[in-house]
Formats: sequence, C-alpha cells, structure tokens
Amino acid sequence: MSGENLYLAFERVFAASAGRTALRSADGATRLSFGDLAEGAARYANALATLGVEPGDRVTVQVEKSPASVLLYLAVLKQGAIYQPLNTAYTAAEVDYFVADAQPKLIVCDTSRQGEMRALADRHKVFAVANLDSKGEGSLASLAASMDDRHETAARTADDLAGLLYTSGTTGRSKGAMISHDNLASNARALVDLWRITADDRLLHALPVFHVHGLYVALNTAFLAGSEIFWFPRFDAGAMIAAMPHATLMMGVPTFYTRLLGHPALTRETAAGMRLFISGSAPLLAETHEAFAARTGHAILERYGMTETGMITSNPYDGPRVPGSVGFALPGVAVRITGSQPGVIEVKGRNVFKGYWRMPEKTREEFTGDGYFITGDVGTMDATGRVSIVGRAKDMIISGGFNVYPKEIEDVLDAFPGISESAVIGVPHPDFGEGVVAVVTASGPLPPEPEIIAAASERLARFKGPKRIFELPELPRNAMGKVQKAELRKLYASCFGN
Ligand code: MLC
Ligand code: AMP
Repeated sequence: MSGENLYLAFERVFAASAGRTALRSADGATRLSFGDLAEGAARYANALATLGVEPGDRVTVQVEKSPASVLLYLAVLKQGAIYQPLNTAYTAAEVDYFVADAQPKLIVCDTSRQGEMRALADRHKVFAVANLDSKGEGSLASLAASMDDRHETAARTADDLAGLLYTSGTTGRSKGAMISHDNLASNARALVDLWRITADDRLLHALPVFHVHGLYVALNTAFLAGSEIFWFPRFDAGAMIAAMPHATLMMGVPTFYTRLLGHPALTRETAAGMRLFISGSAPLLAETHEAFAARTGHAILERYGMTETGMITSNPYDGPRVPGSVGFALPGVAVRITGSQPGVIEVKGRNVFKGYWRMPEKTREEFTGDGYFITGDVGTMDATGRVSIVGRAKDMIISGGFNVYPKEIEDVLDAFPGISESAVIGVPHPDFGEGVVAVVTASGPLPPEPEIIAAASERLARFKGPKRIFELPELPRNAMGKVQKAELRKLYASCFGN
C-alpha cells in the first residue's frame, strides 16, 4: 500500500523534472531544482529518523518560512510521520497546549526560541528538539547535511495521517484536524485540473506555510504539477509586483489584493504575463474584485475552503468568476445547504478530514447523520449549484486570513484587573478585512487602552489581540441574556475609518 503516500506522487514529478528549477527565492539567494528537493527531502527524512521519528509520530514545527522548511515538510511526508505546523506568532503558552495535545516525538523550532521550547519539551516528555532559523540554518539543517541523500519513502495507506492542523473552537479547546494522505492527494489533484496548473506555471508564494492555503493548496499543487515556485519569506506588495512579470500564478488572501491595489506599481503591464490570480481564506469584497479587474484586466478567481475539508468550492476557470460568490463544488465534493436558504453549508467527499485528534465526541457533533461535515459557514446555493457565503454560524473573526476566536480573547480579557466582562467582535477593517475589537465593562478603574492591548498580546499571538478596546456601562443582551454581538458590530462598524 506504499502507493498511497502523497510523497510518492511528488517523487515521480521530482524524478522526471530533476534538472528544472523547483523553487527560487525572490532575492535570488536560493535556487533548488526538483532533484535538489528530492535529495533534500531524503536527507531531512534521514535526520528525522536519527532523531527517533517513526511513521505515525507527530512532528511539531514552528519555524519561519525558508526553503529548508519546505524540505522539512516533504521529509515528514516521506518519512510517514504527521506534520503539525504552528503559526510562528503563537506564544509559548499557546504552543504548550498544542504540544500537550499532539504529543509529538520531535519539536522543530526557531533557533531564537530554543530555550522556551526545550523547557516545554521536558514538561511534555517530547523526545527531541531541533532548530531551524529563517535562513534555513540550525541544528536540523546541520544534521540533514551530514545524512545520506537516499531514504525509502514510508508505506502509508490512503487514510493514514499526513497532517495535524489545529483549528480553535468557538467554545473550549482547540482541536487538531486529522488530515490524511488521500485528503491531500485528492484535493490537490482536483485543483491542478480545475485551475489548469502545469509545469509551465511559476507561482508567487508569499503565504505562510503553517496553514492550509500556503502549505497544502499552494505547495501540493505546485509539486504535483511540477510548477516553479517564487519564494517570498512574507508578503510584500512591492516585491510581489516586481516579480510579477516573471510569474504566471498567484495565490493570496484578500489582504494581499487590497495591498497590491494600494501600490502604484500594480498596472495592466506588470500583470500582463500572469495567467491566474486566486483568492481565498476570507471573503473577497466585490469592490476589490472589481478594482483589481479595472486595474489589471484580471478577474480574481475566488475559492472557498477550510482546514477540515481542504478546498470545497471554486469559481470556474473558463466561466464567469462572479464577485461575491465562491463558485461551485469541486469535482468529487458534495456541497449542500441545510434547511431554508441561507443556511449552513455542509460538505462530503474524499477531501473531508478524518476527525478531530482524540476527540471522538467533538467529531460526532460536527458531522450529520449521513456523513456531511457541518462547516459553520452560512451560504446560499442557486439552481446551478453556485455558492455564495453570506455569514457564519460560528463566532469567528477572520483577520487578514487568520482566524480569531472571540471566546479565547474574552477569556484573557475577563481575567484582566478592572474588566468585569468583555465581548470580542470583528468589524470592517480596510487592511485585514475584519479587525478585532473588544467591548468591555469595567469593575474598577481601567488602565489606558494601549496597556490592555499590550497585556493581551503577552498571552496571545499578536494577530489575535484587539486593535481597539471600547468601554460600555453594560453589554447589550437579548431576552435570553445572550450578548448581542450584532448590535455591537453595528455600533463600532466604522471604528477603523471605513
Ligand atoms: C499581522 N498582524 C495582524 C495580522 N498579521 N493583525 C491582524 N491580522 C493579521 N492577519 C499584526 C502584526 O502582528 C503587527 O502587529 C501588525 O499587525 C502589522 O503587521 P504587518 O507587518 O502589517 O503584517 P504582515 O506581516 O504584513 O502580515 C499581514 C498579512 C499576514 C496579511 C500578510 O497576516 C498573512 O500572511 N496572512 C495570511 C494568512 C493565511 O495564510 N491564511 C490562510 C489560512 S488557511 P504589531 O502589534 O506587532 O505591530 C484557510 C483555509 C482556506 O483559511 O480556505 O484557505
Ligand atoms: P480555517 O479554519 O483557517 O481553515 O478557515 C476556514 C474558514 O475560512 C471557513 O470556514 C470560512 O469561514 C473562511 N473562508 C475560506 N475561504 C473563504 C472565502 N472565499 N470566502 C469567505 N470565507 C472563506
């Protein structure tokens, strides 16, 4: 059954294209051929084995984006282990939870965070810690460099896990979504076909590689198709536009597109060689879609997905890419709306994950009796099957493509001296789409707003922290005593100047 390891599909492409460029850093410092990817993945896989990692073990990875981090991702697949990527913004307190829950064999962290990660590893009896910095150097890179460049790809079945990606819950604890080799392979193949990705494509890659979008959608499709990747350590509008004449394809969150539009160098000429711009992870405003088309002549193709499901729907490649709509179910994916429209979007197919890590009860709650996963997104579907997302049944904010769960922020704020209770909401933000705002009631004198914001960011990743704090004498509640967040969202709708 070794044929089911996703890495084998990559390996065939790497072997057939060994001499061609696979990944080129935008600053020109690194150029890896597909042959280099295959060799590097083997060296890193041997390094993982030396560190005690066996098939089925979790490998927790919290490192900056570097070409070496791609080799590590490939190596974990090849070795048959389970990749658990973490946002680099997570604080040690946040990482502690993920490590306690996932029980990895190995933690790979940034060199600058070695001390805190070793302490955490001791606490949770993690076998090994290795490091990798933003230049791709560190103990893991050194070990890999000393290893053999051959490693037999581990046998995996279709349902064996390739990834464990944590999504926070609207209530309670974060859940690890168990993602199998077949989930990834089937979804990436569908996207390669749908978006016509080929070996002639050159992908602008500026997304982080710890979430589904930058990791699975972008990398897996590029590896399957044998496309070249233009590698950016982070998003920078000027650098992306400068590279655009050499590229054909871009994937981004809506903030990428609003920032590109804010840059005068984005013109029809700079984008003339581009074949396709794709947006997802958060709603793309119709006005962004229209402004981008007017400036560049390109209709952004919007698609919709989720950590638990991979990609679910996409606008068509040839047909109209309708602003405000996320298009049609991908081939092999069944999508439906429950009850009357708009209603909650449900999805079934090979793309849907295997459940939440060690949470059978939670898993059951999120599926219908007939096996559909309940997304928590609210949408409509027309007679042709075209889906539009109109809201969320889950209390979640998407800021710059990162999910923020109000409950988690409220728990931190409620423990703050002087705050009696809090309600965290998302309101329109010109850069991040939604901006995090906290509305609090005071039980005593409140410190100045910047102090509360700074205190919150000691415990929470900075992107989760409220950008504004407002005080009210009391929070609006309905007859059931539930805080009326919709009222609060109306009240503070223009606090970011929209
Ligand atoms: C950074 N900051 C954010 C933020 N990103 N705050 C809110 N929301 C965000 N997304 C904070 C920084 O900590 C900093 O705070 C301040 O904002 C300014 O930072 P910046 O330099 O302007 O930010 P930048 O590094 O440019 O990052 C912005 C961004 C980035 C939009 C480029 O957030 C990003 O790459 N987002 C992509 C997220 C993504 O990949 N999502 C995919 C999820 S997968 P301070 O206080 O330090 O000054 C998924 C499934 C699917 O959803 O369908 O794809
Ligand atoms: P995550 O859990 O980080 O994978 O985020 C998944 C969520 O992002 C989905 O449940 C949606 O709420 C949202 N999302 C992804 N793509 C889109 C899109 N194109 N439009 C609106 N929301 C989206």
